[in-house]
Amino acid sequence: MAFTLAPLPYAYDALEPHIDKETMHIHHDKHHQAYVDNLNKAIAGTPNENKSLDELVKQAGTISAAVRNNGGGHWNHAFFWDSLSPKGGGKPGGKLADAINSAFGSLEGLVEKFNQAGATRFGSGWAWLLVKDGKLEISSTPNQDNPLMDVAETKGTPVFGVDVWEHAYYLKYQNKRADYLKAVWNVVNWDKVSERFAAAK
Ligand code: MN3
Repeated sequence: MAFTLAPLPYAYDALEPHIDKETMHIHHDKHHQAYVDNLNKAIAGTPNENKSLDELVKQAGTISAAVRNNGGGHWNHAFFWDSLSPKGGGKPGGKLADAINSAFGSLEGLVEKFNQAGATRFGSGWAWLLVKDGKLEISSTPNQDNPLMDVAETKGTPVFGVDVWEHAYYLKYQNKRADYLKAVWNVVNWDKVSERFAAAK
């Protein structure tokens, strides 16, 4: 069965001024659509046609580069849109807040370490907050890889991720990736991150 692109869960301009409308349009309608289309082309007529996206991603090391890159691209972007919200930002609560404090000392400690991971990822990739052995960790991956992949350096269940490809921020932030990373925390969907954290534990 072919994969399809879901609409954004909010309006294109809903994350302004932190992420601009034009970037959201191009990022979702062009980039994400292209990953979906190219994934469908790469699996057509192969046994991978009958696998779920999670199954494909977890087998990244044994599938073709086209399926790994475009399958990862589809998984990561769908996850990213849900990770953000126009009603986001602020501070997390409950068990997630406790886990953040125990892993990073404070929310500020998490943000600093996460932004460092995103800023130092050379070229294109992603920064991740993930659950590994019941605890929160931070990692980054190249290209469209993610922590679910068998090839990931740090494997675990992602609960939050930020796209640090230039197409995610260049129109508004140009070369200032660090400014984009700072701004993203104003629209992080903590409710969704908490829900994922509870499911991953
Ligand atoms: Mn992207």
